[in-house]
Amino acid sequence: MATDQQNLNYNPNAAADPQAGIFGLPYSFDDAKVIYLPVPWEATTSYGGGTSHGPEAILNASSQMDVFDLDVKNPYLAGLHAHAISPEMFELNRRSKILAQTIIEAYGEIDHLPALQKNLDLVNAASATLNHFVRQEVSTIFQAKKIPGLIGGDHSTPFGAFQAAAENYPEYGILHFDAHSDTRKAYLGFEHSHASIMYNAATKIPQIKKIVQVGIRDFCEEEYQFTSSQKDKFQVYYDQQLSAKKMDGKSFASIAEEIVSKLPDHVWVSFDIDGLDPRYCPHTGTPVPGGLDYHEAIQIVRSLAKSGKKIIGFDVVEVAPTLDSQSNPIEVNQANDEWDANVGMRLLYKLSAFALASQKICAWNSDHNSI
Ligand SMILES: [Mn+2]
Repeated sequence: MATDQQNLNYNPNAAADPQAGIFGLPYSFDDAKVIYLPVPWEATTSYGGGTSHGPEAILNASSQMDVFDLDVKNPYLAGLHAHAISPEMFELNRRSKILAQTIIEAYGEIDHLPALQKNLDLVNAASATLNHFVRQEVSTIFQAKKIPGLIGGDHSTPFGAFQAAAENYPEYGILHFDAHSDTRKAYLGFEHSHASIMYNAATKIPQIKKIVQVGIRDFCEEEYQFTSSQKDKFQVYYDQQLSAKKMDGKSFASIAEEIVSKLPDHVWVSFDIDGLDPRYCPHTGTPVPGGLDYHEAIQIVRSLAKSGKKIIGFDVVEVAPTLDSQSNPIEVNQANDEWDANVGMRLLYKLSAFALASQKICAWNSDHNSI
């Protein structure tokens, strides 16, 4: 592994080389300790759209960031590398989204329309293909003793990564940032949609022992009952309750420590950008008022990394570049502003830094301890 920036002909104080990789860095798969898997997928997105372009937007925006970090000492020296976006998965997403739209538009009539049942079967088969792809890619990253970071895509995309994590860790937990519970069973008949990711994680992957949800503020009664009835598996920090604790004067640092205390020793961080206040992600598919401040979310992950628990991998999902509403819903306006992607790539970098520190691959920046 490269440990000396001189060897890489890389100057962290200079502007990024446009030909460089993610964050303007020069690392290959072999040189890097963190490997990002872009997953351009939003096949079953029912509202809004554009998250299949999230990986591209995040990769493009990432060269604008300075890699120096106040928390972790030179995390980029561990090597950060992003896989290329798979054209096959991008095309499968495009075709599947067209099929899924016919089902979303005809919701309620599905039992009477066998043609749509066939479309539903095709969409579910496409999701299975995507899950298999992600599982294989993330397994390879784990086998190479590296840390996977998935870049969505909608929130269905990490399921294969959770399966790959289960192959390597017989017991682990998920720290789940989101506005939504994501515990619906087969939303609109889609077995693997963004609305079902934590239902699927809880019911299909027994190695996942605990799911700690933070920022949740949009959920149906069935989801509330589902998570409430499984107190050994789900710990939910509803946004309203977090807000009440803050209004009562509880320090956010102590709230963060309490959240972290509920997690097992090995943790995957699943970060839906809409867990944040919508001012950080105005173009996400389903924005909801309220939500975490950027630094509150960072504090929770910082607290996790400092707790002695290990961040085994992470995802950042539901980042949507600006859409041109006049065009095809899966086409992005090339003249978009990149605000959502800017926030997403900075989150991705902080998650990478904290994962590296939690695994003792990088040291904490003791000269600049921020808390
Ligand atoms: Mn979600």
